[in-house]
Amino acid sequence: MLAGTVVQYSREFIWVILDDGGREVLAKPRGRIELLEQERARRAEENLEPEKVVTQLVTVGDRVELTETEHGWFAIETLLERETWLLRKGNRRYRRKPQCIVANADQLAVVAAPNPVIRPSMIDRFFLAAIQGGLTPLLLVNKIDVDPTLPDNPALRDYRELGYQVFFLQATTGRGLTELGAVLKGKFTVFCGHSGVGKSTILSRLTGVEIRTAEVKAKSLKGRQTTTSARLYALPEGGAVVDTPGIREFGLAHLTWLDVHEYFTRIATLATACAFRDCTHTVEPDCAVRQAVAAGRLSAERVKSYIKLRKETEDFKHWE
Ligand SMILES: Nc1nc2c(ncn2[C@@H]2O[C@H](COP(=O)(O)OP(=O)(O)OP(=O)(O)O)[C@@H](O)[C@H]2O)c(=O)[nH]1
Ligand SMILES: [Mg+2]
Ligand SMILES: [Zn+2]
Repeated sequence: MLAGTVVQYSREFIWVILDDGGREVLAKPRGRIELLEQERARRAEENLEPEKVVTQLVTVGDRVELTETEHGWFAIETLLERETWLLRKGNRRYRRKPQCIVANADQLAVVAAPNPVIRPSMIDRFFLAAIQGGLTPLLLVNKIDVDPTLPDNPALRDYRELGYQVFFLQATTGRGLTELGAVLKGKFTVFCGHSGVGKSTILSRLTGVEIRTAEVKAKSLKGRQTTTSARLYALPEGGAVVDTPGIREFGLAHLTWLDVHEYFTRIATLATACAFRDCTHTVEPDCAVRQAVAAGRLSAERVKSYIKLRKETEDFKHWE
C-alpha cells in the first residue's frame, strides 16, 4: 500500500502527496475509512477523546494509506490516528461541531497585522487552541511598515515575556523572513489569522510558489477571503507550511475553565492574592489582578482577553 499526506480537500476530491516520489494525486475515501468514521462517532457519543472526533472525514495534514484505482484516482483505504490537531468550533456548515483545520502540525504561526486590525483576544484564542491540540504557538506581527511602533506595543510584548517566540515582519520586502525561516525549517507549521493580514504574501516568499493575494480593501468589499481553502506547501529547505483562509470568528471547541486558568498563568498566580477567593477581577475591592494592572505590572489587554475567554468556557456557569 502507498502512504501519503493530504495537502488539500474539496467536497468531492482530496489531493494527496505520496511519500514515495512526492507526486500529487487525486484521491477519494473508500472502505475502512468509513469504519474509522463510525469509531469516531461512537467515541463522540461516549465522550471519549473528543479532540479526535471531527465532522469532516479527512483534513489537511492527515496521514493516509491508499491504492491506485483503474479510474485515474486513488482510493484512501486507511486514515491514521492524528498526533496533533488544531480544532475550532465549526460554523453552520459543520453544525457547530468541532472542525479540525489541520492535523499533525508541529507549530501554529498566528499572523496579526495593524491592517485590518490587531486583537489580542484573537491571538489568545489561537494560542489556546494550539496548546490544546499539541502545537507550539508562534506570533508573527506583519506589516510593521504600516506601524513601526509595533515592536514596542505592550500588548504584543506580553507574548515575548511569556516565553513565546514573536517575529516582526514586512512580508512585502522580506524583512524578518530569514529569522522566521530558521524556526520553520524541518517543521510542519500552519498559518492562521484574520483575512488580509498577509499570510499568503509571507508564504509565497517562503515557498517560492505564487500564491494568490489581494488588497485588504478589495476583500472587505466582497466580504470574503482571497485564500478559500487550506493548502499544504513544502518548504524548499525542508518542512511544510499550510496556508488557511482568513478566519473571522474563531470559537474554541472544548474550552474549559481550567484551560483558561492554565493559559493565563500570571493572572492565575496573582488571583491567589485577591481578597475574595471567587474574585472575577472586575468590580471586587482588594483585587490583586486590577492592582497589578494599575501598577503597570500586567497589561490591561491581557486581563480583558482573559475575562472574555473565561466567559466562553463550558463550565463557567458552575464555577460562577
Ligand atoms: N504594507 C504592507 N502590506 C502587506 C504586507 N504583507 C502583505 N501586505 C498586503 O496585504 C494584503 C493582503 O495580503 P494577503 O497575503 O492576501 O492576506 P491573507 O492573510 O492571505 O488574506 P486571506 O487569504 O484573505 O486570509 C495584500 O495587498 C498584501 O500585498 C506588509 O508587510 N506590508
Ligand atoms: Mg491568503
Ligand atoms: Zn481579583
